[in-house]
Amino acid sequence: MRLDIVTIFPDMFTSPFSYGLVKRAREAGVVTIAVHNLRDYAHDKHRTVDDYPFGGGPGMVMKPEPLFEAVEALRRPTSRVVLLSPQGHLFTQGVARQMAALEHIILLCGRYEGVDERVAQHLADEELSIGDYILSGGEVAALIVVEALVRLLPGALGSALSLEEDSLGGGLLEYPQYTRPAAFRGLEVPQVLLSGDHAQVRRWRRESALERTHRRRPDLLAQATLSAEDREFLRKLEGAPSLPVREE
Ligand code: JBZ
Repeated sequence: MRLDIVTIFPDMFTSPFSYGLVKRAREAGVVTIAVHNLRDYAHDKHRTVDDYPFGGGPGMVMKPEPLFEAVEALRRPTSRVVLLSPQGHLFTQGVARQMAALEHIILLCGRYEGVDERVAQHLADEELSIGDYILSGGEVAALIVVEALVRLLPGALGSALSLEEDSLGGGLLEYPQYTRPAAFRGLEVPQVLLSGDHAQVRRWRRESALERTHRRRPDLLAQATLSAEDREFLRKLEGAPSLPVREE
């Protein structure tokens, strides 16, 4: 996969792409990532990329010309052009899986109070948002998209793991993990994990994952892959009070 990122802050990407899985994937040639300074596509002396909003109001808007010229320089017949924007549809693991099949993605990062609407309408194929919180620009959103995509690419360490997660994890939260020491400042690891009974360990982990998901992210259960036994366990959770009920 090739990723081209267009931004007025290219230095924001240097460090995040130099560690861990993304670094290794780049070194292995699994992904080619290039970061481009939008100002390189502005032609005036001050390399202007923003201007005042028509109709007035606060803040500045990103001009269309540099973004159009950047995309025209970078695009190939198979490119997908993605604008990171609060108006985009939500970036989820499902969207990441679909995007991981693409050959070339151009990510456009907005800044200021927004981007000229003609970019969204006539340049980008798609607008994406990473979630419902206020960001100052698309750069951090682009970093998140890249991290989620790269670990799904064939040959990236982690792609084997995520296939496993798909079948086993099945869209649940993870079970709790522990390592040595078995007792730390009086805090003990659940006994079953020390028992050597692998069937019991498997059961405890599954039930812990189901219970956590039920308590913390019940919205995930609708999409999760659940066995009849899982559903039976959840049905019992539904009835059980989350805290002991004090008798009158
Ligand atoms: C995003 C002006 O540029 C922005 C501002 C906010 C913002 C993005 C780009 S992308 N929020 C999100 O993914 O939610």
